[in-house]
Amino acid sequence: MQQRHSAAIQAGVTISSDQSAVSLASLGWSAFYHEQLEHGEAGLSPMRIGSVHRDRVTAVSLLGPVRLRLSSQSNTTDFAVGDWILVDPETRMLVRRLNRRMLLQRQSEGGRPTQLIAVNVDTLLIVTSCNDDFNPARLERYLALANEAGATPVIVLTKIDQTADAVSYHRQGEALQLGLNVVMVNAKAPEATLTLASWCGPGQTVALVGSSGVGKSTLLNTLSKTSPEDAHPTAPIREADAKGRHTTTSRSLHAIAGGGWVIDTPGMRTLHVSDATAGLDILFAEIVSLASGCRFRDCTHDHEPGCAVQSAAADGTLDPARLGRWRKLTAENLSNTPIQSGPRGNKITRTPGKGR
Ligand SMILES: Nc1nc2c(ncn2[C@@H]2O[C@H](COP(=O)(O)OP(=O)(O)OP(=O)(O)O)[C@@H](O)[C@H]2O)c(=O)[nH]1
Ligand SMILES: [Mg+2]
Ligand SMILES: [Zn+2]
Repeated sequence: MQQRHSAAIQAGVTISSDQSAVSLASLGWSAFYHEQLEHGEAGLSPMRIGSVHRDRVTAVSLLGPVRLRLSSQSNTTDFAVGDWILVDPETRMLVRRLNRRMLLQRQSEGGRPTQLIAVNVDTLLIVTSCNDDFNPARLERYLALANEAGATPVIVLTKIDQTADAVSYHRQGEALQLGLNVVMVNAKAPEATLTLASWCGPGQTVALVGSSGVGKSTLLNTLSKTSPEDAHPTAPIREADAKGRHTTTSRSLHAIAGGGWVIDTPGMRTLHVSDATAGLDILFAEIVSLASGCRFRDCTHDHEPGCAVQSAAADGTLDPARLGRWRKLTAENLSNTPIQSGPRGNKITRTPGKGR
């Protein structure tokens, strides 16, 4: 696949500076990026980062894929899939990255720097299968991530052709967040494109996330209508425990047939929650709302008298398992989030959806 992709990358591109705003909009361009253009940049071509490897970066342009040249000052790690960049069309030199509208990032294990999953994404397709992969606690972590970043989350239940119980998975999915979109697909079937169509219009960008083996690349192949010989690699899961084989190893941006863009990502083993207070409040809105009825404003919903959250758990209005997961994620977020102090020593909490 990689060789084929590279062969398709043009040696040089000449894109006139008058690329129409309409066609750039189909790539996701908007006023937010346009307003960042400065005098003297009219001759540069806006493109999007299509893939990032240790030693090279490619872009998606109106004329197809482009292998970029980086200046000696910049590093491939400065860029993330989905980034908007300005490129010199003569030399293919990457001149400048534009500010991000939003970013999806996660804390890496072992104290390594934060990892950028994807940027400038409208919708996060959180993919899980109707089998042992389905795990409310893990899905809630992805939801907190999407909420915090300001992306619309959609739970995509795959492998509905392999279960007789898809409806029960659907019901469990819907219970994870108020108003959450949950869709069911056979990722191999062309109808999956129709099911996801409302998030895949021209200029829209979706990102596929989830564990290994849930069918992210299978969905990518269906959405992008790749021919079998150009298909992105997929691999069967282990029968015993439904675990995948970590087939996809890097992130990449692809055109969806009929409009929109999709980012495929490698399966994630763990997703820690940090810096996601606002995202957790959206995720657990029913607990936040119950908390306003607690006797103490700083109630921890643990041992306090007059706790409305505890009484809801006791009378069955609130699933005690859900309350347990709220407690765990809130504590994890607190311990992972550095507290910044304002001028008067008051805590500063970020608002969701702000790119950095
Ligand atoms: N029957 C059926 N099989 C599916 C479906 N979705 C995915 N598969 C199969 O599940 C296996 C794993 O699919 P992949 O697309 O490789 O999974 P992935 O999420 O990309 O996995 P990683 O790249 O390892 O993260 C493949 O054998 C697919 O053919 C589905 O909806 N129905
Ligand atoms: Mg894959
Ligand atoms: Zn309480």
